[in-house]
Amino acid sequence: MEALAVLGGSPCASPSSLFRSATHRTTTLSYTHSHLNLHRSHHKLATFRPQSNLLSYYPSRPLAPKKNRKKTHIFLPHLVASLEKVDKSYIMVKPDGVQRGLVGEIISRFEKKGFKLTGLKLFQCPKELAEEHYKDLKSKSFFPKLIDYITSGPVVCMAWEGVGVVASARKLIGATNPLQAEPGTIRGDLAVQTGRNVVHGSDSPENGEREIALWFKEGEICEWSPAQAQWLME
Ligand code: DAT
Ligand code: MG
Repeated sequence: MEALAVLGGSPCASPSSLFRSATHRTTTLSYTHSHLNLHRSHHKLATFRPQSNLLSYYPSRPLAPKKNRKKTHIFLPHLVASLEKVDKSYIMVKPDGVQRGLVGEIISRFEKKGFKLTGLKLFQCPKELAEEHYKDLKSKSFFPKLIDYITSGPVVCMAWEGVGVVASARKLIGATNPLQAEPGTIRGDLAVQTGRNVVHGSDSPENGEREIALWFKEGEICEWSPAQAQWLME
């Protein structure tokens, strides 16, 4: 009920299904300064627990001696809401990935994960577009080399959609430096050098939207309903 009130502004969130994988427990949060005593339903999202930033620790009694302070989870509903929101990510197989015959392998990783492909094309990127795409890196010493590399041969442009696709795609892709990327990730398995790291993935939902608009023309994005949808999401 509380979650419904907090998330009421989001038309994408379905409150009844929002915490379907959560276990619930009631926690009392006392905040001595403001004399607030809030009874909150506390949701533990098992799936996201390891490095979760969904839940923050706050001392339940801020003025109590340190050793007597109890750790209490404070639920951050705006972050959880984004787990239900359908994001868009621009994924691109870079020229080395195309030349090395890795297109199918890379597409396959996103397909198998369960994301929805809405745009796909082989494309020779003009210099101006590469510069616009990487404009945040303009001041970097490697920028000219980066532009030469991205324009050195065809790339495969993709638009992918799904709940949490931006963050998940970044995990599937792995660290920028392939030697630091975990085995099992695309870069960890298929590349060795930062300047030849085979694939791009948007770093935020906002950039996902921006990059898809940059690389795809109107009419190139296809809205469709995958038959497997009901087997992916409850
Ligand atoms: P990512 O592609 O992981 O989002 P980024 O946005 O920081 O990484 O950089 C974009 C690309 O620029 C990256 O995929 C490869 C290149 N790049 C980044 N840092 C570099 C460096 N130190 N030397 C050479 N190329 C670099
Ligand atoms: Mg980036």
